[in-house]
Amino acid sequence: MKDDILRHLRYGLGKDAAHSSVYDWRMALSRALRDRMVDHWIPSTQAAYTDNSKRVYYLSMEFLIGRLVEDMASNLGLVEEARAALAELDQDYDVIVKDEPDAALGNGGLGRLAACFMDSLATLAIPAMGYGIRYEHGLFEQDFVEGQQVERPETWLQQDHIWEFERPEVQYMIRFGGHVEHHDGRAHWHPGETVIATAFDTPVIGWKGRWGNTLRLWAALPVKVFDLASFNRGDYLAASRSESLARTICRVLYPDDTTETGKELRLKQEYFFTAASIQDLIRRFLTNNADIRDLADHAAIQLNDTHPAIAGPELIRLLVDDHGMAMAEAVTLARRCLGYTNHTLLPEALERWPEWLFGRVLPRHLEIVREIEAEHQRRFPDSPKILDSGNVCMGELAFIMAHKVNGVSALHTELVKKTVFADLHRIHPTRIVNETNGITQRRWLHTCNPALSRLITDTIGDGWITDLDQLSRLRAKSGDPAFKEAFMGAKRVNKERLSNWVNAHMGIALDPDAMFDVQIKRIHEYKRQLMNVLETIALWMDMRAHPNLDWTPRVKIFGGKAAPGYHTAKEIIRLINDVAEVINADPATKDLLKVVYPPNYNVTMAEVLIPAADLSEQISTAGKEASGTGNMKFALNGALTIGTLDGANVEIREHVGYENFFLFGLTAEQVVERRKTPGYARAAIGASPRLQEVLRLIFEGRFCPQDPGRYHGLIGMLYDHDYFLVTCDFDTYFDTQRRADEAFKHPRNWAAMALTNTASMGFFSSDRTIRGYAEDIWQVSSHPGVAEA
Ligand code: 26Y
Repeated sequence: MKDDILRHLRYGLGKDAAHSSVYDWRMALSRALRDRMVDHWIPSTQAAYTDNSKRVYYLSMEFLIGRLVEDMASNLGLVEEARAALAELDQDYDVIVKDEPDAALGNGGLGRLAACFMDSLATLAIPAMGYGIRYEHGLFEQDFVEGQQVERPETWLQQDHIWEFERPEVQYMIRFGGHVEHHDGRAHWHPGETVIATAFDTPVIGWKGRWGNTLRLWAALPVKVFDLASFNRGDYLAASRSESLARTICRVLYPDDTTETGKELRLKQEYFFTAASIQDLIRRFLTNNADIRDLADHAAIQLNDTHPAIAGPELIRLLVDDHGMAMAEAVTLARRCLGYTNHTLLPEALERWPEWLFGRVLPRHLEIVREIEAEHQRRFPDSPKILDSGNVCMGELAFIMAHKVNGVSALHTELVKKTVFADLHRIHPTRIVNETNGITQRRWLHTCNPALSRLITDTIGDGWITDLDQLSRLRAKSGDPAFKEAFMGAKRVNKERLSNWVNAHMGIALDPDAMFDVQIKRIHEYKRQLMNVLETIALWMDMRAHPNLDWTPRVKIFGGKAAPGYHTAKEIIRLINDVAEVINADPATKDLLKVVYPPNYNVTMAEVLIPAADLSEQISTAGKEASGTGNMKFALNGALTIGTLDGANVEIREHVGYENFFLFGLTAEQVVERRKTPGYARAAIGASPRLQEVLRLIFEGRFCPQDPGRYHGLIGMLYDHDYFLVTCDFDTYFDTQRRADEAFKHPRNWAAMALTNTASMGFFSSDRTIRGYAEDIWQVSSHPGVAEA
C-alpha cells in the first residue's frame, strides 16, 4: 500500500513526498484504493455479462453519496492498512479523509436511500446499475448571514473526482422538441434539438469486495462544439450557443424536495438521463440476446419516484419506432420491466407537466402517453386520467406503466392505497406493495461510529456487518452493567468528538454530559422544526423561572437546508438562529441549555452528529413523512426517539419496544379529523398557557429586539392556519420531553433503553429492503458464484 501510494504520488500526480499537499496525498491514497476496487469490479462486471442473468437498473435523479475514500477503504477492509501505510509516510489518515469534498448529488432522503441501496446491491452481489445525472454543481452550500440562510454554489467537480472513469465511447443522442410525422405506418420524430449523453462510471464495491456494481452518471455534451461560421462572423455568443445549451442540462441539481418547479429545464433533465439509461440498457441487452421480447427477463427497471417516469413512454417509443413492435405488446413488455417507488403523499410534490410544455419538449412521447391513456381507459373506463385538466400527471403515468408500485413504510403504503392512488388501487388491487426503507449499517454504524462498531464486534463478532439481525444478540446485555458502561463509553467518545468540533467551528462550549438532542433533515413545515424551537423556548423559560429544580442539561442541535424559494422554512431557520443567540448568551442557563445550528448540514456532518445523539427528533405531523431514514440511523447508533406515529417511526417503535420510544402526538387519522374542526389552532393555543407565553415572547421581539416584528407573520400563521398542527401537538410534545429528561437522570436505565434500540434495528438494514425488492418486484437473485464465496 505504501509503495502504491508513493507510486501514484510520483506518476499520477507528478509529486514527491516532500512537496505533497494533503490534496496530493488524498489523490494518491484514492488511486491506490481505486486500483484495488477495480480488481473486484472488473471480474464482477465480466461475470454479470457472461451470466446474462437479470439485472437491476435503478433510475434516480439523486444519489447522495457523500465522501467515498473512507467508504471504499472500509468496504475493502483496508482502513487499518491505509492508516499504517500513511503513518509510515508521516501522514495522518484522518486528516486526509477529511480533505475530501462531500458529493451532494441529492436533496435528502430519496437521494441518500439510492446511495444506501447501491451499497446493499453490491454487498448482496445482485447485478445492478445505478443511473443518474453527473451534476456539475450538487446541492447548494448553506451559510448563515445574520441568522439567515444564503446559498452558494457547490463545486465538487473543481477538484479531480478520482472515483469515476469517463467513458467517451458510451454516448447516446438525446433529442428534444421538433415534430412527428406519420408515414409508412410508422412515426418519424424530427427533433428540434439534440445533445449527447456521455457516461461516467463509478465502481460501487460491496463488503469485502466480493461484488462490484456500477453507478453510471450521464453528462451532456453538445453535438457541435461550436459554430465556426458564426465565430468567423464575430458572433461569439451564437458560436457557442449549442454548447452552453447542452452544458445547462447537467449544470445543477434542483434544490427542491417539495414542489414541482414547472421548469422546462427540469423536464429536460429528467428525459435526458432516462433516455440515455434506457438506450444503454437496451444496447447491453442486445449484445447478449437476439429477441427484444425477452427484455423483461433480463432487466428490472426501478423508478425512484416519478422523476424518471418518462421511462415508460421512452421504452415504448424505442420498442415501437425502432424495433417495430406493436403498441399493445410494447406497453405490456415495458410494464413487465418497470417498478415505481412513491416517496411522498404531499400533493405539491407530485409531478404534473402542462400538456403544452410536455408536447413541446417531447412531441412523440405525448402521442405515446395518449395511447397508453386510451388503452387504459378502454379497459378501465372509471380509471383516473394521466392527462387531466391540461396536465400530464406523472404519478398516474408511473403507476399505470409499472407492474409493481411500492410505498416506503407500512403506514405510508396504506396511505398510498387510501389517498393518492385510491382509485388506481381499486382497479389494480395487487399492484401496490410495501418495501419499508432501510439504511446501510456499513456506512451508518461501522464506518461512522468506530467506537460502537468495535464494541459490538468484540461482543458478538463481525457478522452483523452483513447480517444486521445478529445485533439482537446484544439484547441479552441490557442487564450487564459492564457492557452498559462500555456502550455509554462509546457514546461519550462520540459526544466529545462532536463537542470538540462544535467548539472549533462555532466557538460554543458543550457539556458532553448534557443530553444531546438532535433534529437533522431538510427544513420543512411538516417536519416541524418550528415545534422543536418553540419547545426549546418553553424549556428555557421554565429553567429561568425555577433555577433550583433538578434540570437535565440539554444541547439542542439542529441541522438542515431550506429550499431557496421556501419562505416559511427560511423564517424558521432564522428563528432558530435568533433563539440560539439569545439562549447561548444567557448566564442564568449557561450550564443547562445550549442551542447549536451548524450551517451546511450534509452526509458528512450527519456522520458526526448521529453517533453523538442521545435523543432523535422524529416529530413530523402524522401522515406526512413517508418513511424517514434518519430515524433509523439514530436508533441504530443508540439514540432514543421522541416521535409521532408517522412513517417508519411506527415500525421502529414496534421493533424497539414501546417502553424504549418516547411517543406523543395525534395519529394520522386524528390529524385529518382535527383539521375539520374550525379554529382548531386558536383553541389549542387558548388551552395552553405555556404556548401562549412562548408565542407572546416571540411576538414581542424577545429574540430580535432590533426588529421586533420579524416573526409576526410566522406567529399569525400559527393562529390562523396551522396546517401542520404544531399548536395541537405542542403540549404533549413538551410533556414527553420532560419524561425524556426524567429518564436521562437514570444512566443505567437509559443505557439499557439505548442499547435495546441498537439491538433491535436488524430489520432496518437496507440489505433487508433490497432482498424485499428483489423478491417482490424484480425477481432477481444474488450472483451464485459470489454468494458462495
Ligand atoms: C418534484 C421534485 C422537485 C422533487 C424532488 C425531490 C420531489 C421530491 C423530492 C424528494 C423527496 C424525498 O426525499 N422524499 C423522502 O424520501 C425518503 C426515502 O424514501 C423518505 O424516507 C422520506 O420520508 C421522504 O420525505
